[in-house]
Order: sequence, then C-alpha cells, then structure tokens
Amino acid sequence: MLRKAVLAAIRSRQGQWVSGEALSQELGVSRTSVWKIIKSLQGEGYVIETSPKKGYLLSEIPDILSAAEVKSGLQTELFGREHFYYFADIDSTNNYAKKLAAQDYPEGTLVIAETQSAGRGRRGRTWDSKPGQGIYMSLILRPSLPLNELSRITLFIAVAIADTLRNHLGLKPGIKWPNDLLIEGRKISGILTEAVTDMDGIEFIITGIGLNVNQLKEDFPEDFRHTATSVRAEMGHNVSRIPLLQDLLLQLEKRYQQLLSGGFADILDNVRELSTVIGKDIKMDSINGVSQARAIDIDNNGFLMVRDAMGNIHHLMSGEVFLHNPPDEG
Ligand code: BT5
Repeated sequence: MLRKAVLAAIRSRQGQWVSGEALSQELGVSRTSVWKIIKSLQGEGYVIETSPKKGYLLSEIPDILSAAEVKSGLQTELFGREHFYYFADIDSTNNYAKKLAAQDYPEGTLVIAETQSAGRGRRGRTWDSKPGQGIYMSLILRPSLPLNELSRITLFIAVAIADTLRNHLGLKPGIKWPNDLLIEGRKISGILTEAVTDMDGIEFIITGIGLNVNQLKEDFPEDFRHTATSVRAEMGHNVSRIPLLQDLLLQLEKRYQQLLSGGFADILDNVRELSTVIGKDIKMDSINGVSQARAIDIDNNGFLMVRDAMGNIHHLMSGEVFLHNPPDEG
C-alpha cells in the first residue's frame, strides 16, 4: 500500500523534484521508508533521480504492465478494474485465471504477465512469450450463453483486437478463423478460449490473448519465424505497451457489451469483412482428418461454413485451416 502511495505521489509530480521530507509528511511515514520504496521502484525500472538537497525526481516510467501503470488512464468499467493480477513471470495466464475463476472471481478479472514459461496455444501447442515484448493476458468472462455459441467469444475478441490494432496503430489486420490475427499472412496475435461447463451450460470462460508487440523478427523461434510478426516488425519501431493494453481492454469491453446486448450480427459482419479465409480454398484439419474444401461463410454461431468436394456444406465449430498460399519466406 505504501509503495502505491509513494508511486502515486511521485507520479503526480513527474519531472519535478519533491523532497523526502515532503513525501514523508504527506504520507505519514519515515523518510527511510520512503527511501526504501524509491530504491525498489528504481529496481523495477522507474528512472528516479535522487539528490541530497532536492529529494527525488521521477523522469521515466518503465513500459511494464503493472496494475499501477495500466490502471492510471484505463477507461473500462469492468475489465481489469477491480481484479488485476500482474506477474513478472508465470507459467500461463490462462492457468492462473482458471484457478481464480474456480474460486468465484468475477467477470472482468484480468491476469497479465511479462513472460510465460508455459504459454499455451490450442491442442497442446506453445505460445512464445518473450519477456517484456508482448501482451500475454487472460480475462474471466461469465456470460449466460448456450454452449453452441461459444465460438462467438473468440470472434468478438478477434474483432476487438483488430479494432485496437487499426485505431491505435493504423495497422490492417485480417482475421483467420477461428483464433488468429494476421498481417499480410503473418500471425500477430492468437486467442485461446477455454470454457468450464456444468449441467446448466457454461460456468465460466477464460479467454487468453497473446499479442506480439516489440519482438524483432529474429526473436521468434526459427520454426515459425517466417509466419509470425509483431507491431514492431510492421511499424519499424518500438511502441509503448501500456496505452496499447489500455485501449485493448476498452475495445474488448465495448465489443463484449455489444455481444451481450444482442449485437453479434454486427460483430459477425466485421469478422466477414476482415476474414482472410472466406472464399478461399482451404485444407481443413478436423476430427475426420484432413480434407480439401472451400470456405464460404461464417454462420450465426461463429462456425465456419465450408463446401466439400462433393458439394456438401459443413459447419465447423473448430479446427485448423491451412490456406493454400502461406506468406513468402523473408
Ligand atoms: C493460439 O494457439 O494462437 C493461441 C495463443 C494464445 C496465447 C495466450 S498468451 C496469454 C494466454 N495464456 C496462455 O497460456 N495462452 C494465452 P494456436 O492457434 O494453437 O497457435 C499456436 C501456434 O502459433 C504455435 O504452434 C506456433 O506455430 C505459433 N506461435 C507460437 N507463438 C507465437 C507467437 N508469439 N507469434 C506468432 N506465432 C506463434
């Protein structure tokens, strides 16, 4: 609590000197306690100048996604507001969020980490989570939704990420059903939606987002280096993750409200517009094996509609889509 108070006090005077005496009086603690907290903030990356005469001057705030930094300026009503769990290091934010949800943590609870040692993709795959370079987060959602509409969740999330990348950064992402955001065929973000169900349907949903921000191309492992990209790789410079995350949380909340208030049709229109899959010949990998088909639409539940070689239409709830023209090496 004292850390929070010291940080707030120096933040409110960023770029100005404030004496240790003034801080100790304002916060009702000893100068030594203030000094200890300043030391630990410096250790976290806050650039704080110190002078025996003038005291302390905060000159630079690090680009860390801690609650203190993200909440200051966050415009959401629910997402990441009250329950915000930040980790320097964690196995997987989805795992932690699932534990919290099982303990009845409410909708909007956010788990975020600077790095993940076991970041997960779908079907046991891994999500590369380099420290401090991406956004790795999970949200708890508790919508009253029938199980067959679960795919709507991943799609509203995809549209919200696309909104953020477009409005905040001017990038033009496409959505590759069911859970990828691509820029010119390269993956910039992936979504992992997991639901826990009971007799009545969905008990809670954990939706995890991995977004590549400040990675260089060389930072990605070789096996998917040419199919991955990041904001930095696209824009040619680093971007601050804090305002990006604040905007992402806001867009996620707006789209979630739209979904809950019966607006999935509009979300679906956005998905169709941004889809990199509809109209393409694809190889689909489903429980029935790999087969060739033409993607024709996404239905009202968020399922991919495909026409097989025999002309039969299938509605796929999940699966893997391989586009015939992957991006060029480079
Ligand atoms: C996904 O899986 O795309 C879902 C990724 C979700 C990650 C988030 S991070 C926060 C939260 N906590 C977690 O533990 N997970 C979520 P999938 O469609 O299965 O894609 C995985 C594949 O994408 C891998 O097999 C790689 O080929 C590729 N990949 C892995 N890391 C990547 C990265 N950082 N950027 C681009 N591609 C990546």
